[in-house]
Amino acid sequence: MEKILMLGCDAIARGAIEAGISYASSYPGTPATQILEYIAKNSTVKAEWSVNEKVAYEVAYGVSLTGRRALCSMKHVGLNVASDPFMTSAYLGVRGGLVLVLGDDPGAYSSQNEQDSRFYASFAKIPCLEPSDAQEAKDMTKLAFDISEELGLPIMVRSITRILHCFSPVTLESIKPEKETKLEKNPDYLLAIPRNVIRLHKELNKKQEKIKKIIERYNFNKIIPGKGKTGIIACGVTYLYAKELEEDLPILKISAYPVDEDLIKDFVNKLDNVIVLEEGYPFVESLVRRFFSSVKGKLSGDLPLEGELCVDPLLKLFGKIESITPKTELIPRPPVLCPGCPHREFYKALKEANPTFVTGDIGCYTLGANPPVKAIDTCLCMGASISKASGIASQGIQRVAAVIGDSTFIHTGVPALINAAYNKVNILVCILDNSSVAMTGHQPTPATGITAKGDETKKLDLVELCKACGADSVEVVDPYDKKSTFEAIKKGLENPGVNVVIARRACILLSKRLKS
Ligand SMILES: Cc1ncc(C[n+]2csc(CCOP(=O)(O)OP(=O)(O)O)c2C)c(N)n1
Repeated sequence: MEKILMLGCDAIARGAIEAGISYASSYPGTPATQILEYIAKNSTVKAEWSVNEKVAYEVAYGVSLTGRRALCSMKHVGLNVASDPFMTSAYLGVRGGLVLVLGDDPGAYSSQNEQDSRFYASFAKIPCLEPSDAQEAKDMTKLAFDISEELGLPIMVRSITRILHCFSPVTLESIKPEKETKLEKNPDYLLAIPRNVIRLHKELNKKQEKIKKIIERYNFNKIIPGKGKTGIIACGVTYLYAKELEEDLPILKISAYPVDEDLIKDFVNKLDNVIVLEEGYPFVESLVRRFFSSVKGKLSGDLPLEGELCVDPLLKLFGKIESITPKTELIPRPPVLCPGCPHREFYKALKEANPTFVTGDIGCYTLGANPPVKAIDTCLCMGASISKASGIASQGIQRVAAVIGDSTFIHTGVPALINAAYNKVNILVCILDNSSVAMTGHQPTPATGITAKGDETKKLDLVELCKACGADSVEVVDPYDKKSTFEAIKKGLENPGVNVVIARRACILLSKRLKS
């Protein structure tokens, strides 16, 4: 059994490989991108980039129907996109183990919000495991497949940037064989239609007692005795913070949800005060407060409700420092578009064409909102640029432009383009096609004709796709050719209907890499 240093993402991937998965899917998103990349590069498992998180989850669910094990990974906001199949899959249940890994991003280092995935697990009434280091990340992911099959439920593994992007020692184990396929028809359990729903919901509710017993059996949540009348409830990575801060205090280590209320009562009954440490929203703290009042945490104002748990507020809470030293004001250095980035060239032409309002989307091109470019007026979530522009244009506002990347367009922009054409709005849609998902590390897209494993595949034709969606005009330009780009944008803003300009040039980093 080899012991090596592993990134949290890689450890999760390795846990799934050791569990004998037959399939892994994902849509790129920091901090969870590396999970699929590891599986694609380091195993023979079928590993696929999906067009979006909803599709990723549904394909993984399909694999589970065959009796085989599947892993689906995504960043936290990805579950907003996949929430429809996710919620109902808990009613239908799974056959082969299905594990959904969420990469939460407290501090929003590379995200549009700080939402806490534990609420989704609780909402769907499924168990959620939360590791505190890379070893636990591997072990819990592996175990999650057994639990998934025992309960017949998808299992969530929630992790965060600090674990997924940090190295810690992991002991490797052998890889289990794949399961045989066994696809069965069972309409009572495979059809989420009204006549089945109440019964399926009842069965899901009945499983809650079993979930509790399994969490107890594996001792995921345990009391570590200590000295004194103040105790710490530490969730996930914060267990390490607690050990480092105060080795002697009693700790209730939380690694699985739902947390048994009796266990919390047992722990707090012998104490005068409790400190709750958790990354994300005050999920456990709210629970503790139901039956114990002397709680310090985020809701008491002792720790910030927003952002990651940082050193100073923790040291102050534990009485190690008297006050928090104000941070030295550093000169803000927002990320900028790379020199030579085709997006940068496109924005020069767009600004010159002087649109009334530019709705943005999420990708490298969002950096065009920052100075000195300042070309984007709004950014909400993936795929929203075309719909937002449609809404604005529907109120009679002219010369509105939407800017969206190639991957984002394929992710959720396509339905919005169909909607715009169907509802006959007048907008310009600019698809910035740099032949990759640049922001998350140059993953391929269906438009590149390359798979996650690096094999050639069918290549999606964006021009034909836009025409099929109902676009009134589609023009392809090279953003390095400023004159023709400007002309196409100008025409697109002036002509009625839905006009698409595809600004096509490979990401500068990608073309450099190909040359070297
Ligand atoms: C729902 C959701 N999934 C994933 C992400 C992570 N993410 C941010 S931008 C982006 C795609 C960027 O690719 P593209 O649209 O091609 O633009 P580029 O970065 O190449 O300019 C992804 C996957 C996210 N922010 N939200």
